[in-house]
Amino acid sequence: MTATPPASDRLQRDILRHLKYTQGKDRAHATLYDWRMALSFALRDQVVDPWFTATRRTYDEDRKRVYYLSVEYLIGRLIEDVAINLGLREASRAAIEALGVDWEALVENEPDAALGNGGLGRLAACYMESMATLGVPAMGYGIRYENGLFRQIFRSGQQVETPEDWLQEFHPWEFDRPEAAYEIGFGGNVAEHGGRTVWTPAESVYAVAHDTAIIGWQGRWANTLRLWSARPTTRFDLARFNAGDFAAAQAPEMLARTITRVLYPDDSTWAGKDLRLKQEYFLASASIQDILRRYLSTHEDFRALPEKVAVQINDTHPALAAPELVRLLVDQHGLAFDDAAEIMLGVFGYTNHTLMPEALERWSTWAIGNTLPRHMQIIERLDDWHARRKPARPPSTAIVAHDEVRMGNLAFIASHRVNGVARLHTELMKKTVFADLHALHPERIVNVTNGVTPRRWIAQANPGLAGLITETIGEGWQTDLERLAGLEAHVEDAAFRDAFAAVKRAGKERVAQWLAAEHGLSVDPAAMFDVQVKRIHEYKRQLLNILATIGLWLRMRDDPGRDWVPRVKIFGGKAAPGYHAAKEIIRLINDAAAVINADPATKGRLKVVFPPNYNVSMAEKLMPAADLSEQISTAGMEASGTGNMKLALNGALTIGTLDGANVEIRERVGAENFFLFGLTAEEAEARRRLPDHARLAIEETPELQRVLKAIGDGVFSPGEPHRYHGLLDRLWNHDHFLVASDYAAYVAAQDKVEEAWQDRDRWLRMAALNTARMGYFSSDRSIRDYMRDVWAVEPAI
Ligand code: B1H
Repeated sequence: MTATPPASDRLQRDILRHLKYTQGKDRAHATLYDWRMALSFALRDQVVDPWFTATRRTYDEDRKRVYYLSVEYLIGRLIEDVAINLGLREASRAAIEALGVDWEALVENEPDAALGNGGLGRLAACYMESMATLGVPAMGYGIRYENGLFRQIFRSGQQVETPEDWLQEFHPWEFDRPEAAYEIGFGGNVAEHGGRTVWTPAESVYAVAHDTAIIGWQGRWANTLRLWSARPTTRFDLARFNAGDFAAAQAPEMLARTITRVLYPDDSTWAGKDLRLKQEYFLASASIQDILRRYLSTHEDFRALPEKVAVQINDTHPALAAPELVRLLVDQHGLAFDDAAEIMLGVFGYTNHTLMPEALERWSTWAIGNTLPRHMQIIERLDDWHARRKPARPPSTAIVAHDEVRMGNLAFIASHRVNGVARLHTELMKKTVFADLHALHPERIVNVTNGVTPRRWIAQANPGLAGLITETIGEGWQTDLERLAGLEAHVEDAAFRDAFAAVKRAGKERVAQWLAAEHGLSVDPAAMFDVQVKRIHEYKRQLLNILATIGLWLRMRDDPGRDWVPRVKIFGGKAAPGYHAAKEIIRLINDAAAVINADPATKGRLKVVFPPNYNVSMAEKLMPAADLSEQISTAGMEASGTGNMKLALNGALTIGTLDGANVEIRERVGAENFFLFGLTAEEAEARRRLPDHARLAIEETPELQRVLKAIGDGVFSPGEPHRYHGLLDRLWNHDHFLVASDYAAYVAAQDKVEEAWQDRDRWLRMAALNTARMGYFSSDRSIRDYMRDVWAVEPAI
């Protein structure tokens, strides 16, 4: 028997202490939830000292801080994340198991903090972790939504949204800060009083802080994620209540409750809802008030603000922070407008995440004028300030035009740096949405290619791979991911390849067990796991994947004697609740799965699975299990993608278009280790101008004709043959995303995939080279790029 390590002894004591004194339970009556709470508190205890130390150092050394503003943080679970960064994962497991509790079950008991939609929110979470690892003094600001992203279930193959309630159970990681509360006003009017402008809001709420410590690798640094929740300024209108108007008496409480009630479930589309505007301003105002209060506690002169404060806005959603800063500097602190604007410019940086016109925020001047009358004035003055500096500016660069406030232009004009999230995306930004602003400010746009944290996406999600890497090249890769290049020398070593294959196999077996246990689906871990996991969106072209899957199924039935490569097609992702076309694609995938999976002719060769409710925790299971990564968006539309990085890092080969970060991934892993297909961004543009492009492509592609006919005949909807006629009509006549035009190229690339798969050793070499060459895509590198090119900050450690 081996001795229990001391770290685990201490943890065990702490767990038992919290079980008794925090949970008020004895061992005999403790539930899994109680044990989870006890462990979480025991781990949290160990985060507090490094957190205090980091905060104190930042103050003492008067360090410049980064403030990251985002309406989304897709954190997922925290137990393993914290344990790993404290070097306590094995000790935690040992302590929990010594107490007779199942470790896996305890980990799975934690709900995901799903305060985001997709890539943009997960990126914010990776960046928070990287900033803590690198020792960048930083604070993340966000909204503490009571209900995060909806829980997805399927009923008759159709997505049904049910509320997500992560806060139903106590959230053990956060510290409430009722003393850190700011008043946030809405509506009302603006008046001049003795040369000063005074905004008197009609209603207001308090923003109250909830802090979570974000601990970096090896506990060397920790930062704060501060999430705001709304509280009523007046609890209750007693006069109205006494007069018998019970509903009106609760009005103040209602406004507060609704503001931080729920995350908008849109991804890459803009809804223009009044409540969303209030949420955005709520985050912006609370954060800027907090930043100024902190700055003023040790400084007096606002002109030095850009030397101490960098504010990064994650897309335009928090962009009202810029006029809010100007408002506070001018109206409350008496600065001249132009001086305030200059300070704003020095402080702000803006990250753009999409070029799609339907995603760009444009609020009507009426909506902003009503909800934020003073900000409307300031936005107009900022427009004028910009026009004075650039007298020859074209109308396209104005912030306010046609009774709308263009938030992209506001964010651009307010920021000294504007960045795209992958090289292609940044170049397209310069040529499209911001072409005219770029011409006026040629130094402003920079590229920072996205990255993902290797602590979560290798160490936590794939401990087998982490172990193999460490065995092969030693420790250190966790914070210097380019060291993975050291694996290349071992790729020709058959023993290494076998070990790499065994890791992948174990990941697949784990997924097979989970699919069987949780979803009643049986899959063969020997088959190729072909994975497309991401939000469901037309531009991401899950439709192309499922059409080609149906095509493959038809071919398999035609030629049952061939030795087909067995495949498991895995889909995962949610559609925005109001996005009809995306929901139809979900239904088609589920309908096709039901028919294909029941077909004895293709049994053991083709399986389609779509486990519901894809989230961060599901991603952690799937990334290590994937053989093939589907990154098949219409070129020019996916700003970057980050799932593409997680999958390649975990040794999946990519089938993909020249889009987003795929371009850079392919450059790094080598064109020979990447299955490229499809139109380029330029070709896609041109193709779309060709009248009847879809019809032409369909006519040239007999297999696609068969697939569309099968769907139209109701093969997958036998009770309702017309079910997909709308979808088919759109494909024939409005195929904006060029599914038909790329179909043949996609199928040809899939043939190459099969060819490579059949040579097991070749596939393994390619997979291992993918892992070895993905080091660039660490979010540590992205953060260093921001530090150098955008924030001008130095790490404190
Ligand atoms: C991305 C969004 C997004 N781009 C609007 N834009 C939203 C837009 O709530 N809304 O209204 C929410 C999210 N999300 C994604 O960002 C890109 O599509 C990915 O390509 C990119 O990898 C990711 C992170 O940069």
